[in-house]
Amino acid sequence: MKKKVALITGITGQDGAYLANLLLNKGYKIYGTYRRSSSLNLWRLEELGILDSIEFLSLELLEKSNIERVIRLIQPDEIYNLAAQSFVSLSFENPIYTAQADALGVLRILESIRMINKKIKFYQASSSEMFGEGTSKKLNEGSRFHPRSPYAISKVFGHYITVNYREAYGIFACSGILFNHESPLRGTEFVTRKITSTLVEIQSGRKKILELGNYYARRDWGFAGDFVEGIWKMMQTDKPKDYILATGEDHSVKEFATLAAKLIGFDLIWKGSKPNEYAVDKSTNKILIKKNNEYYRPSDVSFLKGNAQAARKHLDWKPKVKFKDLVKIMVESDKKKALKGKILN
Ligand code: NAP
Ligand code: G4F
Repeated sequence: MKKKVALITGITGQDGAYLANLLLNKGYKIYGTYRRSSSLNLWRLEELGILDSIEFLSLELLEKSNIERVIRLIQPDEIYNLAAQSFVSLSFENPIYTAQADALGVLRILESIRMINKKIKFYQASSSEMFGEGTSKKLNEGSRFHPRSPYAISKVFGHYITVNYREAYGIFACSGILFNHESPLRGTEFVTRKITSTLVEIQSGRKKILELGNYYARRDWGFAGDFVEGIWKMMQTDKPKDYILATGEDHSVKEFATLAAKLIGFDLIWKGSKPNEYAVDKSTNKILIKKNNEYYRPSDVSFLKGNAQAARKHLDWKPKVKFKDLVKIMVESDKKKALKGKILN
């Protein structure tokens, strides 16, 4: 039987690496895209040991001709659009670039599919950030969007243009509305990996303190390896539909940091009062974690928790890794890297 061909944009990112690994195990031929202008960021694919199994093509979300050329050349069965400027904080500094990549970039790909071959299936990486500020209830596919950053607003455009190309042109186009998912392959600019990598660096004497922004923010954190399974399942259904992927549990940044510190061997005591609490290492009495206003956002999302019942029912998907195990996996991985002398962030 002919191998299925998948094009993964953003293969050098966290989800791209896990998805490539999954699809290779399922017998796909994988083309992955990288940005020619950046220094090549292949460490995740190297860590998974799959670098040599992927064919690389350069693709920039801002260049329509570039996108079209890639799709024409390989004629994929499935396109997974994971590429994006994905860091919410940066989207406040570079809002126009973020909109060009995360909003119009999606349209450039969809328009190329419409022109080249409407049978190509398309997955869009939508985000729980689209819900923004609102409710403390579990969010589902029908919940209202109230995006709070240029990133989230760009993702809302990407989401609805995907729905529109499905409805208007009959393209198999679907969006996964994914809640935060993390792993040892997470970039160190995101709070979970910033916490695990910095605390491990402190333990090995290379750093002294972990400075964070709003540590009262609560997120529904899952494991990226589980979430890419859900992404693939969405693309194997008979009828395209948008699904939430989430664990249904929420925890604060402070809880994440406290657990990570404990697993690394620190005995933390939180002192002071909200919002100026700081954490002291009981054995040395030194401050280990403190607030730095620099890491606050002009507008943040304080709470996100998802209801993935639809994915459970229709895709038979549910996350396997629980919060405590996720923190452990990330801490253990950073400890191992530090022991090998690797620089973590
Ligand atoms: P990531 O690690 O930041 O990876 C992003 C990827 O996009 C990288 O390969 C990056 O290339 C590429 N990229 C960035 N700008 C580009 C551009 N202008 N043209 C072409 N490629 C570009 O993100 P991730 O965590 O894997 O997330 C994957 C997708 O899911 C993103 O769209 C993100 O917004 C979305 N999402 C993520 C989460 C989450 O919790 N992880 C939740 C919901 C949605 P370089 O390696 O060159 O930087
Ligand atoms: O780890 P974060 O930067 O992730 P955020 O903003 O939730 O976005 C991630 O998840 C989204 C899905 O919901 C994706 F769409 C997006 O691409 C990305 O993967 O921040 C999480 C929370 C925020 O409330 C932030 O204000 O942690 C808070 N935080 C507190 N101190 C911090 C810090 N975030 C970062 N990055 N660094 C800090 O020092």
